[in-house]
Amino acid sequence: MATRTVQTVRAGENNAKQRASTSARNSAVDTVRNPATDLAPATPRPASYLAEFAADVRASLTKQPQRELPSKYLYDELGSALFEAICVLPEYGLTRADARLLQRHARDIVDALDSPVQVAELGSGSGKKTRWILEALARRQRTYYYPIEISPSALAACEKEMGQIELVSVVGYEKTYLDGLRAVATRRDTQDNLLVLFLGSSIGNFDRGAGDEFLREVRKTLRHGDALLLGTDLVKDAATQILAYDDPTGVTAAFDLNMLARINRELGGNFVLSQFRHQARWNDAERRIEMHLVARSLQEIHIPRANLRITLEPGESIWTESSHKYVTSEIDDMARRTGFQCIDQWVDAQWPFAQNLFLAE
Ligand code: AVI
Repeated sequence: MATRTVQTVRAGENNAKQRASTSARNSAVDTVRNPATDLAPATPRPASYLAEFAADVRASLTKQPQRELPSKYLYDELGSALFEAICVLPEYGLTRADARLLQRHARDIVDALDSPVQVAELGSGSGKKTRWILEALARRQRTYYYPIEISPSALAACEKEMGQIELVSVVGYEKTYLDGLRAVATRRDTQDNLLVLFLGSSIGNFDRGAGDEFLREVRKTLRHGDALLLGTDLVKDAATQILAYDDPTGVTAAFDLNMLARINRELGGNFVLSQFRHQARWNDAERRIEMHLVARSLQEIHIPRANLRITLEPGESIWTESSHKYVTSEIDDMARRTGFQCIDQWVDAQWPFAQNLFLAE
């Protein structure tokens, strides 16, 4: 009978402190509360996290000529739930294309690698799509799966789900991508090859230069013979792309606006959400969708815990996310520039999206 293992490696002691300190943190903040906006986050945040959030918000909102907010802050509990909803929107074909390719080509992907193979996934989310790869591998060997995820709820769901697969042992890492990957790389045996999954075109949320830098860092943690499966959303017509990021149901708008609500909740900000409009723009020169929040009227913004006051003019926008799109011909070059070789590529027939198998040179 096959055994199953599920464990979690947390980011360290901080998490225990993080949970224990909620009430202390809440009582240490402002005495005037607005119940509509000053809700505690479902997952308590440690003080170091809040200081970093405040510093990031301050630096990015004061950027000129274009104010920004870092897209990583879109993903609190509510933001992650809204992103899950985005993934099933009829207009957002990306996730289904990603999953279709994995389902169809899991065998080809694992057959390209020598056993034994362990699997690490950067930003696993609930890990649903990864099942195909794990099942294909488990047909030939006991498989270790290391989901790396900063959202504890997504990690728990992933561990529960993937821990059900026979001959698959799951060890979750509640860490950032590179910290998690370094931890996985140091724990594996010398004969094990590593397959790193970076799915869903998350690479597209990096600027192109930063994306290359990130892939180089990934490569540094790997050995010759290891592999990276990289999902990339491909350029398609502008109307389709804009609709995918500005759906008529308003789910993506809610996902975007939640960033302002989060600043209100966690940093005491006074953003009035109804005074902002979500906008998706296609930037043809950079081949990317940009999400913006546009002020409908003059806004005097005060964010006490970031020690920040700014004025937004009517029509002025805050740039919240970039989602770069690719053409298949540029992927080989991307692999070479970052220390890999692209040995295979599969493209979805319904929604232009590619899975690219990179081998560490
Ligand atoms: C996570 N990432 C790949 C998504 C994307 O398509 O860029 C995030 C997203 N933003 C709006 N919709 C989806």
